[in-house]
Amino acid sequence: MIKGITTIRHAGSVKEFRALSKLFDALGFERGTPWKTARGQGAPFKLPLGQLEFVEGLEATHCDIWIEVTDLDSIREVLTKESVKMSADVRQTAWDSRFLVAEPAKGLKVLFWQKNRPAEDAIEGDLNARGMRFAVVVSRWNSFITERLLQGSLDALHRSGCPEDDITVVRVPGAFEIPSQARTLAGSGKYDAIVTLGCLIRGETTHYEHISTEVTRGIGQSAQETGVPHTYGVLTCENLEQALDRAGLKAGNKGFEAAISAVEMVSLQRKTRGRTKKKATTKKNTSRKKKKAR
Ligand code: DLZ
Repeated sequence: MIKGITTIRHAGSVKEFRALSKLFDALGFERGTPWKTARGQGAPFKLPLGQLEFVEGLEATHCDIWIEVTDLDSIREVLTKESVKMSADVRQTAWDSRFLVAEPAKGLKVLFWQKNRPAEDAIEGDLNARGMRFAVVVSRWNSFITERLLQGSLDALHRSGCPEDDITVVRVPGAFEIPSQARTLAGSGKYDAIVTLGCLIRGETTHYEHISTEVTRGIGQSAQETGVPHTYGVLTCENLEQALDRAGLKAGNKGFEAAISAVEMVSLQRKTRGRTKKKATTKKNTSRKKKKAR
């Protein structure tokens, strides 16, 4: 099973190695486990999402690393602050995005790009989990599957920048027990989001329909009652093969997806709550001014 792809860039000197590490720290990348021996050292950086792309023909820009970002202007600010050379300043692509090319070390070209926003400028959550706290409720029933979902969730949270201390894992006997525990955790005020993980398999569960309906309803109800985002990583499958596919084999890892969605929802909630407050304040100020004028 593929676990990840590492692109190695040899730094020309210790000075360059330090400068690159410092820059990627400043850009907000999560550090992996560093290593150092008598022969050299390594500073791994993790990505929240990664992909490998082969390109033929049209694409004329050749860079070593391509990094998609949510805010290109902030990246430009960091690069300017860190005095990093930009071999191409912000410009449009032919594919509805903007990009810039930085050259933090001689011969190392890093391209940052951002998709152009749709006309209505929709509000979206980011995938940076720093400063967020999560509870992951995972059921033990079908633990062969749910443990894989849990690993997927933890992986997603770590890659999004959430430290170990800000994640609490709670185990419950079966999927049926997930909602009540999720409700308790959400009501405690200690967590920004709750990730729920479980696995119901129809072939092995006579009252499959009843449990799955109740679990889904209960998790939704807990989210609505508390206002704390809950994400749904409970598999409802026909057989073990389907469950395995959704726990890391053919159809991704639903635990990973549930955790990434939780990060996005916390970020989104912070943004939309901020907007509501701003609007409310403006209204208040206006009515106060009106009162004074009278
Ligand atoms: C009882 C039961 C059955 C038959 N099947 C499953 C299942 O496929 N997945 C799961 O998470 N839990 C199952 N359970 C256990 C119930 O969720 C619950 O834990 C028990 O009924 C005790 O309340």
